[in-house]
Amino acid sequence: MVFPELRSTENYAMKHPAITSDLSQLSSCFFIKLVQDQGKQIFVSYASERDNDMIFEIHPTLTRFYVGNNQFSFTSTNLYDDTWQHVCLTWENTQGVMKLYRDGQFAEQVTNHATKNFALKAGGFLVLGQEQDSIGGGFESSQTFHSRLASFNIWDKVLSESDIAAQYTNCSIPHGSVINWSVFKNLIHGNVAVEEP
Ligand SMILES: [Ca+2]
Repeated sequence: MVFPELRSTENYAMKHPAITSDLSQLSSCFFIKLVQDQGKQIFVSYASERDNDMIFEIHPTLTRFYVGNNQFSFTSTNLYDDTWQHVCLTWENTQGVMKLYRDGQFAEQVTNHATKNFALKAGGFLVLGQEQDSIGGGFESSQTFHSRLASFNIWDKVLSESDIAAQYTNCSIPHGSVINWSVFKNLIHGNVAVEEP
């Protein structure tokens, strides 16, 4: 899925309602190829109870995710690279730990105790390519995504290191149990384009 370089709040894919049961743990994996040196890019936002329930952000020198408006900053992981990369993250609410995997290998983990016992509420808006400042809207052109994303899925469990390594090595991506990539090609708006592999 190609998000154009001209930043516009018209370019996105949106699913609502996006998650069918509350999540106390999750995994998300995707392939991403970034246009270089374009500052902050937000490629996923989920809003159910609040606008920042879940956000995936790329920064020039770090990668940041939010769960329940609580941030996890991966300061040793810079995803700015103009090749396709396979990225997975896992999060669970018993310890409040998020782990990041890059190209099938564990990269870094961050703990945010504020996410202990937190559950991501079902029924919200999942938006690819825009950051929501209100539930289902409030997009800002400075917060858009303008690169390439593929095989974005979410599961309702923590995938193991071997599950993640197998996804990368076999290039075979199981369907997400919570969010399945195949639905998004029918949910695009604006100038977002779908390229078949
Ligand atoms: Ca927001």
